[in-house]
This record gives sequence, C-alpha cells and structure tokens, in this order.
Amino acid sequence: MKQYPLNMTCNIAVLGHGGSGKTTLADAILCYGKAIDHIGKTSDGTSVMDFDPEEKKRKVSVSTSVYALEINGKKLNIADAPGLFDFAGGVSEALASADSALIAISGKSGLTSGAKQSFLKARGLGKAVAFFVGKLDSSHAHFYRVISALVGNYGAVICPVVVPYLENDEVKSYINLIENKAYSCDGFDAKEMRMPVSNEIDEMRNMLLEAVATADDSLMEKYFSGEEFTPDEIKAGLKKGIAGGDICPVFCGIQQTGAAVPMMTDILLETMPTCEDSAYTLEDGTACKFDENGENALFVFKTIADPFVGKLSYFRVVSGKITNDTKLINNRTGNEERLAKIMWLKGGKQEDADIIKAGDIGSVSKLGNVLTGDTLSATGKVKVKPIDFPAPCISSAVYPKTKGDEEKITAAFSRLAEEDPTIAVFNDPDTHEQILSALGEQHIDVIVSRLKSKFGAEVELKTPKIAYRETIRKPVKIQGRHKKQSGGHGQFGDVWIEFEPCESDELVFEEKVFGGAVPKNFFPAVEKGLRESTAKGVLAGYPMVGIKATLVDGSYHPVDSSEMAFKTAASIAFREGIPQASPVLLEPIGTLKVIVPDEMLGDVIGDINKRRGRIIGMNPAENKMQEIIGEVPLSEMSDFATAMRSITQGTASFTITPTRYEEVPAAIAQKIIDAAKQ
Ligand SMILES: Nc1nc2c(ncn2[C@@H]2O[C@H](COP(=O)(O)OP(=O)(O)OP(=O)(O)O)[C@@H](O)[C@H]2O)c(=O)[nH]1
Ligand SMILES: [Mg+2]
Repeated sequence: MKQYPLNMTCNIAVLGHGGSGKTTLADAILCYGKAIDHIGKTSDGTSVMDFDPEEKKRKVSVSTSVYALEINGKKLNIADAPGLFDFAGGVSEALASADSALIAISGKSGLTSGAKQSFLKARGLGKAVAFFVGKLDSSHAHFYRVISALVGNYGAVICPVVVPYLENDEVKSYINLIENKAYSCDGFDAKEMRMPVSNEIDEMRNMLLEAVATADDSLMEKYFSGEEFTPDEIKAGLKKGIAGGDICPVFCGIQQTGAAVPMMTDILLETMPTCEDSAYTLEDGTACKFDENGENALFVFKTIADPFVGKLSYFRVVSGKITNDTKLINNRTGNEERLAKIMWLKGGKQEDADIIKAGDIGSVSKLGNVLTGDTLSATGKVKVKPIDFPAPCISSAVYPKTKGDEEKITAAFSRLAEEDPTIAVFNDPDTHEQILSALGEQHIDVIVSRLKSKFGAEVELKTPKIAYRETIRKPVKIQGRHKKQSGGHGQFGDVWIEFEPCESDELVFEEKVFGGAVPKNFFPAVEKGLRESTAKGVLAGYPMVGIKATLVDGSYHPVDSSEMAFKTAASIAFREGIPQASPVLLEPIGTLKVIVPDEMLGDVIGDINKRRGRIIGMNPAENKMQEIIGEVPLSEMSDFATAMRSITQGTASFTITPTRYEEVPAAIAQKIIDAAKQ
C-alpha cells in the first residue's frame, strides 16, 4: 500500500441503527474501490466486515471492523460499527479512529433512535456527519419522508446532495444535485438520463445551494446576485460547511446492489474532512493537528484478544511515522514497547506495512501490556484523551459448568475484558458470586459464547443473588443457658443478654455485669458467640445488622465453666432472643438516575413505579432529555436495562448506585423467607 499525505487520507466511521445496512454499505464502498470483488451479504455471512464467527452466527455486527482502502488516488479507512446498543462500545471505538461519521439510515425504517444517537455521539465528539439513506429498493422505503424527519430534527444543517427521482414511489433515477444531472443506476454503473422536471428536486437543489452559500461568504454574494455555482464551487462550499459542522450532506442509494454508492463515495472523498482538516484531543483538552513531522505517537482504540494469535492492538498514529521495530513508551505504564510488525487492517485480515504515518490507522500484535485507550509515544509523555465507553448496565451471576474451571474462567474473563471495555467482572463480597456486567442480554450471550469458543470455558448464568440483610425492631432481654454433664468434666455457661436495635452494621457489644456474675475472662467468648451468630439471621439466613447486645447478668460454675460453654450460651440467647425482637428483612436500595427523552418520561416513570421505585426529582438535561432521579429496590432492577431499551428504543441511559438498606414490605419478605427455607 502506498503512502498518502495527510490531505489525501481520510477515516470514516459508518454508524447507525441496528440493521440499517451499515456493513452492507461498507462492503459496497470496498467493492467500488476494488478491494473486494462482490458486495457481501451479512445475512449469509459473506461480508468482509462482519468476519467474526459471532457475527456470522448472529447475522449482526458485534464489534467494529476496519478496512484500509486505496480509492480515487486517496487512502480511506472505513470503520464499520455495530448498531445494536448491546455492542455500543464499538461505536466509541469507531469514532475514536475517525475524522467523520457516515450515518446509514434505512429508507424503510426512517430516522430511528439508533441514527439519532449516532448523530449525538459523533457531534458530541466534534466529528463531521454525513447521512446515507439506503435500502431504497425495499417496498415502503421513502427518501423524502426521511429528509423531512432529518430537517425536523436537525434543521438547516441538512443538505441533500444525491436524491432519488421517484415515480409511483419507485426510484427512476438518482440526481447528483452538485452537477444537476440525473443518472439511472444499475449496480455501480450509472448512465446519464434526461433531467426530470420535478418541484421536489428543485426544492432539494435549493436546499443545497442555500447551504453552500451560507457556508461561504463569497458564494453568498454570488447566490444573491442570481449567478449559478459551478460544481467545483459547490464542492468547495460543501467541504467548508461540513468541516465547520454547518452542513451534513445527505446521500441515497441501494447498498446491496451498489446503486448510487459510487456517486456518494466520490463526493465524500472530495468533501469530507481529511486527516489534515481534523484534530485529536489530548487528555487536558488541547486539540492538536495530526503531524507527520512530530514526535512518534499513537493511540490504541481497539484490542482483540485471541488465545492463539495473541493480542492485536488497533491504533491511530497521531504524530510522526511509525515503522517496524519502532520503540515507544506507554504513557500509562512507563514501559517501553517494541512494535515488531506493523500492519494495515483489512477487515479480519492484516497486510504488512512499512510505514504508518500520522492520521493513518494500523495494527500491531503481541503488545501484552497495552490496553485500549493507551497512548504510546517516543518520550512517553503524550496522553491522548481516553475513549468514553458506555458503562455496563445489566448483570448476571456466573457459575462454572464444570467444577474446577474457576481459574480458567477468571483468566478468560480478564482477556475478554481487555478486548471489551464495556464488560466488568467482579466478585460480590456480600453474596460471594462472580458477577458479569455488560450492556445487554445479547452482549452477555456473546461473551458466554466467546468464553467457550475462544477459551474452552463453559459457564452457567443465574440472576444475581440480592444481598438482603436482617435486623430487629424492638428490644428483648433473654437468658441463654448451656449446661451439659457428660462423664467427668461438665460444661456450664449462663448469660442474660439484652438485644436492642441500633445504628451499626457491625454488632455493638457491651457488658453491664454486677458483682462478677460472669467472670471478666468469659466476656470475649460471649461476644464471639454473638458475633458469629449475626452471620446468619433467624428469618432467612442473611447477615444481621443494627443490633446492640448487652451482657447484663449470668452465672458460672467454678469447674465446668469455660470459654466454649459461654460462647455456646451466648449463641443460645441469640437464637432464642432475636425471634422475639421483631426481626425484619432489609433490602438494598439504590439511587437511580435515568436520562430519557421528554416524550418518554411518562412511560419510564410508570415502569419505575411498577418496580416499587420512588421518584425524588427531575431535571432538564441536554438535547430535549430529562433526568429522573429516584430510589429503587435493587431486587426489582435486574431486567431494568432490557425494559428501558424496549420502552425508549435504546435512547435512555441510566446508573444505579447502591445507597442504603430499607425494610422489605411484609408480603414480599414472606416470599423471600419461604424461598430461603426451601
Ligand atoms: N432491501 C435491502 N436490504 C438491505 C440492503 N442492504 C442491506 N440490507 C439488509 O438489511 C439487513 C441488515 O444489513 P446489515 O448491512 O447487516 O446492517 P447493519 O446496519 O450493518 O446491521 P448491524 O451492524 O447488525 O447493526 C440485512 O438483512 C441485509 O440483507 C439494501 O440495500 N436493500
Ligand atoms: Mg453491521
């Protein structure tokens, strides 16, 4: 592969709603660029971008793939991101590698939540955005409905560039509004036709001309004097407007056949920001230009863990020129890393590279201590702003299918978590379960499947146990007496204990013994007996909290009393006293914060109420969203992520932070107690 200057290199992330046709679009562009010889089908596993076995099996993209392509004398890296929210980590990675985003919208499904979220994410990172309205061959696809929705949502930035001419809702030709010419497209072949007469198309062209006039003062003058723009002027205006965020060009076509894809690709290559136009951000917020002559530095935006091939790190060079055997220092670890063999990315394959320059993307294997988000540089001082990944929001408890596999599973998890920063695996100290947290049920399913296929570790999933606790509500005074005569030495311990509620997780122990009724040296044994007893509550066996125990009286035997006997006496007092002290079950309560679009507020509040949640407050948030703050019992929240996704089509995000314990309502408590007794 040749070397290209910054202004001839361009990295585009393909984003959009699940199933909107992103991977097929990426394949179509690759095929037009002659990198592959036919447009693959994700539905039969023949796409070069959906190369992962999990993607072929599920027929959806699961992670971001990158392909380096030489086209029209330029270098284009395409990053095809997954659309399903479960795999949203891939969107963050794709955007971290790209100068701009191409959002695929299905002409049939329209401007859905996934496309809107892609837009917000891309613009939030300051990336230029273009839209491709595809699948125009499917019945009920309607380009002009999508245009109205885009304008309705984003206003004047929406700028049609290639639009269809429709007769009876069928595409008769594609209009290149820059040239003002019509083409009939058969796959990649385009034949010029007579320009149709259509008010709709005139309106689209006016939108384009207005947008470019607004982007450039000199064009504005020309526009008002009624002069026509030349195609080159329009393209220059587009380039300026797109880079400044004032224009989002809109294209259309059929990705499966390739119709109108060449027209879009050619225009994108001329008008979207190149590496020269875009910038990267350092951790301190400074924006920097990509610079081939600067210090060698690269940013790792994705990692693949493979038990056989080893680790593969995807990187974008931010400055300098990386060659084989370049040595760089990792800013996070301070370790020197040698990049033995650098490669271009070709979907699931790699191609050896000699030099990878600033702005461009490559990969390198076997950097054992390097993680996604790391910056490697000659001095080790460069630190690119880390990627903002979505936080895991759904949890499962993981049990090995085969006893003895625990270590293998833990090792495999840590490898998978290196590959996927949206996974968290930890041991719950309260329930002693291993918990896997991720972005959704399909995400967890893929992780479990990869554990098996990549690491030979089989696991079973369960709903995580809830860390209930028990406490008492009223004081009680009780005797615990332990007396045993078995042949020679007997055992004797006798205590009177007052139990009462208090504000402490740990048992609070005091003694108020008069006249040596219980000798001092047995106090620790009494305390130990009580403390050990609190580990298992009397109702359902959950740890007891909020108890104060005072040793007030007792008696002893000069020969038969022992520490063991007093410990046993104390535990008898506990076992008999606590059931009389109105024991109750406590459940963990968390603070819930949900960000949700205005129009879905009612449905989300309804769902929270159904889960015994309480709404505490509401605040307006950015982008026509509201923040709901509430308190919820954690036991009701295991499927909250799934419910939110279906109620809000994946537009809501939320966090739950455990805060305190509260009494479980009686009817529910009884069910928990009954379940514990089984
Ligand atoms: N009618 C029609 N269907 C298409 C076209 N392109 C893709 N599809 C179908 O749409 C479905 C999804 O296509 P993909 O390319 O996998 O979509 P995607 O956006 O990459 O999906 P995810 O990555 O899983 O979100 C597949 O069944 C394709 O066959 C098209 O141009 N026309
Ligand atoms: Mg895909």
